[in-house]
Amino acid sequence: MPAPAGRARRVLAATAAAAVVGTLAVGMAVAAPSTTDAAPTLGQLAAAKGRYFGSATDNPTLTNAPYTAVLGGEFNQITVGNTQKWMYTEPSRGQFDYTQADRIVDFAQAHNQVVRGHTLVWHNQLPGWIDTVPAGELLGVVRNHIANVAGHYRGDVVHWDVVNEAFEEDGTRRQSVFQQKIGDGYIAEAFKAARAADPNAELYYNDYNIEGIGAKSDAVYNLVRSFKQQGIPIDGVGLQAHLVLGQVPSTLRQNIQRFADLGVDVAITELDIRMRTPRDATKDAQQAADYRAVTNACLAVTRCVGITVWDFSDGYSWIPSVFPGEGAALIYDENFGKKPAYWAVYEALGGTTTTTTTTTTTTTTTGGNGTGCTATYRVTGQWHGGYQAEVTVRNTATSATTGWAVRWTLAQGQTVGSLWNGVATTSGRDVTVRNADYNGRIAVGGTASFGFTGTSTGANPVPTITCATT
Ligand code: 9MR
Repeated sequence: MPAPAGRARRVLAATAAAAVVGTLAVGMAVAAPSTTDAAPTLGQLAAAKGRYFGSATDNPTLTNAPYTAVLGGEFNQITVGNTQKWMYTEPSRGQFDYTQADRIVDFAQAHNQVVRGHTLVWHNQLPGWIDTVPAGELLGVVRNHIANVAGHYRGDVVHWDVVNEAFEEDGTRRQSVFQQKIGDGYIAEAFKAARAADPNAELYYNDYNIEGIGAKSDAVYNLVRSFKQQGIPIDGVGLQAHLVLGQVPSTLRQNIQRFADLGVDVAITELDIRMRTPRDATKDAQQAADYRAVTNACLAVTRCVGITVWDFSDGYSWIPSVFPGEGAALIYDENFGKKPAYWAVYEALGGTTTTTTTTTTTTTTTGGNGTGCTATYRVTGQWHGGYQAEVTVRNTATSATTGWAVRWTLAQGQTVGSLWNGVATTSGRDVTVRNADYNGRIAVGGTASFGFTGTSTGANPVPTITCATT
């Protein structure tokens, strides 16, 4: 079979050399996302600990500017959430299509982020034609798929989730089409094919409900041990970590350690922690504690190389559509505001914050269209030399707003740096923030929020702010 053409090669570490602040245990350089803010990003904090902190992403969101600002700026790793799966990459037998996945890999490379490839062999999101392949041909089809897809991304992917979710909860093999038509050996064959296609990618087995010690993680443990004994290539185990509020397994660290002791790396690959919606302060606090526990468990084991959230914003999570009544599982809210869970990860990774929640509600002014609004300014985080704040605009009038503007005067030594969900102009120390083009309309009684980070050399006082509809 001819070698697949592959993408144009690009050496991440060389282009990002100036920004590299750490090196992973697995040997790849980790670039820190660039930032002009005083506050380090999760990617930068993780890199300083020789790890990555990343997010999954999917193609439809790549056109959403507020989304991509966070995706490109905050993380130093990306997982392709859907479009490297078989139904996208080989929609017809022998016909390969990398259009969509290439966009995500290009985005990651443009932002100095390493890529986890996901996934080569999985029972889900398969093209329909797979079911028609005669049993005697399926292993050849699997090998060809891996040779092409992993060959295409050779040099661009640091980890491959080679086989995904091959076990049932009781530790027996899932009766997938691969299990039924090829038999037990299909997993080893997939790993061998992946090593041949991309000798430098770390090869992972990835699954859910294997975060703690139990029948299912025991089965994965035994698989890895037997691969190591037989010399079948395997480099890592991915613990997906789709967790439930308050239920981080108590054996998580111990489980990571026992895999590490077999001589493989471990990654937290799809972290989210779901709750019954709506959120409230108590649930948010529990979720923050849970995220902190997961981060600490990974940091406690040298071979735990990184953490990936399964997308980062509650507005872009798979949870609500699959678990009705549940959601709010991620570290940013729907409007890209940082949740307590974000700050828990930030602190666990070594970032320093003081969780000030100073609030001031101020003047209502009436705009030209006869409607009014109030604005609430909240300091959501503070660290040496900097701060983050969130301003919420509430429509107090009897008709929807079409636009709004909030104004305040900076204290001596205060600046406004990067700002999201609004457009800022400054004149001396006077700041005006107007709505972005997508959040000018606020329904009666509704709210819109924007956030920003800034520097502060002094006491960082909360300003008096005014709000007007425009
Ligand atoms: O996030 C993915 C979602 O958009 C898809 O509809 C779904 C299809 O099963 O797959 C989701 O991602 C899954 C991942 O590939 C493997 N582990 C479980 C993830 C959540 O279902």
